Amino acid sequence: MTIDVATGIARILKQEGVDWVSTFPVCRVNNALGREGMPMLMLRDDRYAVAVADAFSRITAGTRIGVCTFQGGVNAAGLQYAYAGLAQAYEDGSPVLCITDGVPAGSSGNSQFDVASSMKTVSKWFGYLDKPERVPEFMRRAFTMLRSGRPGPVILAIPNATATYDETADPYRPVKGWKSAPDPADIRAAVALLLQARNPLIYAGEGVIYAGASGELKALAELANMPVITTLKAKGAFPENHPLFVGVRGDQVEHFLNKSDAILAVGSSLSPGRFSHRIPDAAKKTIIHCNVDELHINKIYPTAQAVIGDARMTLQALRQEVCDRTSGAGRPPGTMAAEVKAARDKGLAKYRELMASGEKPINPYRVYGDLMKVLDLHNSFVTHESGNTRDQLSTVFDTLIPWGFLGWGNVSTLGFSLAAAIAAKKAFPDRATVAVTGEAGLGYMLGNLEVLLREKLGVTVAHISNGGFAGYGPGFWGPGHDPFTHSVLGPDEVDMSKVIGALGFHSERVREPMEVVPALRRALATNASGRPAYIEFVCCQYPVYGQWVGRASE
Ligand SMILES: Cc1ncc(C[n+]2csc(CCOP(=O)(O)OP(=O)(O)O)c2C)c(N)n1
Ligand SMILES: [Mg+2]
Repeated sequence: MTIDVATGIARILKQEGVDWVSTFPVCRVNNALGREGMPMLMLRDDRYAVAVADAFSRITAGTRIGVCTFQGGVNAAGLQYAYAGLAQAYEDGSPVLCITDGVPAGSSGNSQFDVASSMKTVSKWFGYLDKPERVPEFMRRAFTMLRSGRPGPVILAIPNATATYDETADPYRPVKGWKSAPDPADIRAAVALLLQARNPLIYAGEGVIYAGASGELKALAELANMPVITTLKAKGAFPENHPLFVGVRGDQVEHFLNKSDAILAVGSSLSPGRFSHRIPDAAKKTIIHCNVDELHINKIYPTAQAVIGDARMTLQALRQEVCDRTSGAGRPPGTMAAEVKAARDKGLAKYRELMASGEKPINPYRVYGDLMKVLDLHNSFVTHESGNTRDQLSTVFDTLIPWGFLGWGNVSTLGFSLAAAIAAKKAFPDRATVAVTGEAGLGYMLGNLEVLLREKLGVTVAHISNGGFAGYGPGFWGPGHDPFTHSVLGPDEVDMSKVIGALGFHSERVREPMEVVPALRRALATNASGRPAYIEFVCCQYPVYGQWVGRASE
């Protein structure tokens, strides 16, 4: 059977279990998607088309691949705008499939902006479909890369969507994806080092979540009696009510990072970025680095022992080796749980107090504390924005299940939270879903609020309204930061609840601390019927949160 390229791609996406595609028009593949009955989630800009698909891949840990389309070709306006979303997906290592029109044969070199070279900087693979009959090959390669190894975006450029090929010549079979087990000699060496250490610490990254290895992480931590910290992106990989959970950031994390003589890093690059820790005195510590590939080994810090392979198989093998070497006894429990509890109680004391605060304007921690009270933490999804909401929520929000909270952003592009909430609602329709944002994040998402109404996505946007861009460090108004560029019209000048209410959202403005819980309850109840909600919490400017170790506040 002869079919056109776009139809071939649409059919293969269905074979690969893709249920919907996010898009911003135009893209020539969209016509075939429509004809083949593939639902399309139309966003209001190209960056969001990428971000929603990206977030869907993250939230399902790559078990379901998010797919998006956007404009490309000679008039690559969509692609230029989508670049922000692609860069974020690449930075955070998200296995998202992006399809765009390619520059047609005979038109290369016309534009100033070089599509191919720009796309190569933000993808694991950029494929240009130079012959129609290569559709099955390209799609096989794409899904192989999306489902195997270190995750990252794949971008396919289709220069001629209406060109035809014989569908039966190379029939498509779905791609499984492959994992590899670590070298047993590395496992033995790693465990020998771990058992010699006096104060080993587990440093868990998002690779644990992609590998579906939360259970294995818990089993190893318990047997080896090691405290656990997670990265921002791995928040939730380890249950945060567990006696061995230290935190993501803050004084208690600093205490354990300083004290550790060995670090077992699993599924993390260990890169000291803007939103992660530096390892203090790294050269004096034994760093055992378990990763899916070699990219991050011996990067920044010397690696004492690398273990290359899938995080789940690695954690299983490490646990087995600890078990064998200790005749099943593991490392003696000692007073580890008590030490973790004491450090957490000390590090979190001031925030716990603030979570009960009756001060006005409302303290943002009061909103977070009440959010934890109102949500079923075993069946909900919360995400943050760039700015204070990230820093504060990742200090105090208790995440009990993987993806109960999406921490995102090695580099954090404002506005991603709404895309993440949309994706979460698509992935887990029954979970209460909340995006917490400041005014800058809200500005980035305004155009896309219509999508929630059109698609009947019951998401709550909780706005920590502090009248300015707190940003990071002491707040943009703080000394040495951006004191000239933080102030925007605040709640006294603009009533955003009226603006967003007029769109059709359930909307409220909350000034009283006692009203936080009832307002959240009303919002979530409205969400249950598919209506989105917006609540503006009129809050004080309070740029206080747990620090990243080794990074002076700035
Ligand atoms: C696309 C993008 N541009 C710039 C920044 C830098 N930035 C980080 S936070 C922030 C301001 C955040 O202000 P707001 O949304 O009001 O949150 P607050 O910190 O006040 O809670 C800015 C401009 C960014 N993260 N993303
Ligand atoms: Mg603000």
